[in-house]
Amino acid sequence: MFKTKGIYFLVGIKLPQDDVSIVEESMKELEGLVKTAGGEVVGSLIQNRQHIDPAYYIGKGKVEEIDFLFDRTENQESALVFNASLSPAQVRNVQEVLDCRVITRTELILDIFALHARSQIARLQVETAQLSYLLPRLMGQGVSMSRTGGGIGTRGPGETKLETDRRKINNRISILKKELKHLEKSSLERRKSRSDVFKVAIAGYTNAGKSSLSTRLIGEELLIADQLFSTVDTTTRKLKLGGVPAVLTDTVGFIRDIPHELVESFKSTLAETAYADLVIHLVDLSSPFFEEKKKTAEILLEEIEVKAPILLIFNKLDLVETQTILDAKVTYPQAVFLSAKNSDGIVELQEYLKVKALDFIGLKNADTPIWYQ
Ligand SMILES: Nc1nc2c(ncn2[C@@H]2O[C@H](COP(=O)(O)OP(=O)(O)OP(=O)(O)O)[C@@H](O)[C@H]2O)c(=O)[nH]1
Ligand SMILES: [Mg+2]
Repeated sequence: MFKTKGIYFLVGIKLPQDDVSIVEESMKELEGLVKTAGGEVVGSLIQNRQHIDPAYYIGKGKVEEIDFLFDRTENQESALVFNASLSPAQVRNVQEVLDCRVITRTELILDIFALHARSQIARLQVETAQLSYLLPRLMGQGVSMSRTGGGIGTRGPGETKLETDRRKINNRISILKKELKHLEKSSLERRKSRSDVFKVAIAGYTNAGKSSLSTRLIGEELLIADQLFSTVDTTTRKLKLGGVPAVLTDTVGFIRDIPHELVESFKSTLAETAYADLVIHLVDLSSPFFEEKKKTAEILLEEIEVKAPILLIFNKLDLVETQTILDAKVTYPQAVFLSAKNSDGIVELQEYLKVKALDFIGLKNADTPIWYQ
């Protein structure tokens, strides 16, 4: 889909109801996504609009302006990246004016997932999501082909080819779903076999430090990187709680406007979180937008129907001013504050998890330590 090397120009819009700082942050995040995918951002633009343009998403004049601003050569891989999911017609129209590839935020995220998926299950899930994204777009192209093709003789073959492509994709999706079902059965059985083990899952916005905290709690190095969606697979390991039977799952993170195709195809992965006995919601307190990211994750946790208690943990304390910590403590008196990097607060968290695990297995009805109440 998206060729990773090359130069990219980012495009976003601000509608009257949008908060300007959140739009800017979302564009920064888009830049982070391009970098994670291996591309270079050479320019970026946000257009203020009253509404989305149905034909071009941004105004046609703006598209022409970008053509002028986006300095690219023919033998260079380049594309325009929209911070949104455009309709097939909008993509086509912009491409016609610019003679340049157009990529949507959704495609970019799907591409990173494909790049980072390691396990068989994650690969199958990503491919399912990519094909589900492609399918309606293929149909969109077909409609236009039959219209622009117009005359006798063009319509039939065009549609036949389209039908063949659609059938092929649908067939592939069914094969993938069957294979996934098979794999999901084994993970369901694994989960059942752990029914008397205390299961903790770490959830949260991408780059919050989930794998860093997991590494601390399980004593095994997981992949940690300052990029978006480093983790796409699921790792479940024993928690180090002095022999108390408990496991921890580190898995894929969340992002604003997450493609619904991904949520759909990653259902079984997200089920690891949904069926945990305790969910840690990790928030990067050093982000100026931590409240908005926290909200995004909360909405997704609700969507995947997490039933377990959720423990809110603020991470990256080492990067945060004391006043911000004090304010957050007032707003969230139940939350835990720590730094996965320098281990501040980790021992206390382990103690807390131990109490919860013992409670769960019914061996001990210990009181919750005072500082968590
Ligand atoms: N300063 C500081 N950096 C941290 C802390 N925790 C994590 N990081 C850094 O934050 C970045 C992301 O950490 P990860 O553990 O990979 O985050 P994640 O939530 O697993 O991210 P994804 O898997 O990409 O969703 C890395 O560069 C970490 O070194 C912390 O407490 N303090
Ligand atoms: Mg991770």
